[in-house]
Amino acid sequence: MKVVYTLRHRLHHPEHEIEASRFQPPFEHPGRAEIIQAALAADALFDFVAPDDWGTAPIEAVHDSGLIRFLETAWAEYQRHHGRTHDVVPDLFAMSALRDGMGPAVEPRSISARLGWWCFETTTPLTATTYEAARSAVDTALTTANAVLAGEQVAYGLCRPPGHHASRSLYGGYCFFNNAAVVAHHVATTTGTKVSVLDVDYHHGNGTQQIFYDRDDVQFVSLHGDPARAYPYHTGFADETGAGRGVGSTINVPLAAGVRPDHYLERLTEACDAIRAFDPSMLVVSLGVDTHEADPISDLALTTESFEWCGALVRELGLPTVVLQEGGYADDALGENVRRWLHGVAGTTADA
Ligand code: Q9C
Ligand code: ZN
Repeated sequence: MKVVYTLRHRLHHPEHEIEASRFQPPFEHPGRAEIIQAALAADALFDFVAPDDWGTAPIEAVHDSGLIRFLETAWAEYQRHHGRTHDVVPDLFAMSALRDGMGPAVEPRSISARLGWWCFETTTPLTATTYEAARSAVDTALTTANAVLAGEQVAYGLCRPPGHHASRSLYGGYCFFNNAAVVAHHVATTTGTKVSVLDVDYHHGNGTQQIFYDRDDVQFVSLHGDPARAYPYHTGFADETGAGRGVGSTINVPLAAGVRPDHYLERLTEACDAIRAFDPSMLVVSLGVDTHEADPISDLALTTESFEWCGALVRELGLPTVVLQEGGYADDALGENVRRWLHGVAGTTADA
């Protein structure tokens, strides 16, 4: 199996994360990608290739160009106004209710105001070279998709930073550009065929859902912790099923805390049935392994071996499949969890 990977992910390396009201080391750190890389490099199934440079056009197709320009320039502009900081995080969010009854807001000029305009939360700092890392994750995703378009049945993009929380015009949730959405849009529009996105990260893929909510050419199917208790809290409820032409092409499966493999595999089987019914030409998987029992910020209870069964269910769809890395924060289990899932989808055995 081809694995697309580049060390450019290291260019995103925040010092802190404000999470659960504490200032702490980031859960989303460069070591995550290196742990996965090492686990796959030790296994003869996997062949590593470097990503190509795709430029910004495929990103412009799903994101507001203002967001792209902001991410490219914001860190340096912040330094000019605030003096040297390693991480840049908003101190005020542009909540629409601030201007209730006062007419529409326009993008502000000051860097502090613009930070809270384009970013929706506190766990996703910008660093000096975050933009380059985020671009490399998109290049990784598109190069993976291109391998599948060229005939590979399945390929894996070791994307970092992840992408599924980034919506058309907001970044957050450790995500800057929506790698899976860029790929799904690119494939759907360049081939003129339907694409399904299956998002199995613990957290709802709010960004991917938002980007495709009113479209009938890209299906979004997500299994995740119930937003009644789980981040990102405001999206991912079962009654969110799409709008306009897109009615019925969004499917949300919120899960209770503590869900174990038996129950999860039943829900995943139903999700796969919905993908079969949509009849896409290609599948994009947002692969988060933060559903693992040891994950420090999640509360499902999947086991390492169960990830292989999950991958095997997805394999049964028989679709050309682009697997892209999203979350997964149990560093000790991370490499093996991803390796098992990929063996499942490849139909090979993970022994050794
Ligand atoms: N106490 C991804 O897995 N913090 N993003 C959650 C819960 C942010 C997760 C707070 C979690 C973002 C790609
Ligand atoms: Zn996640």
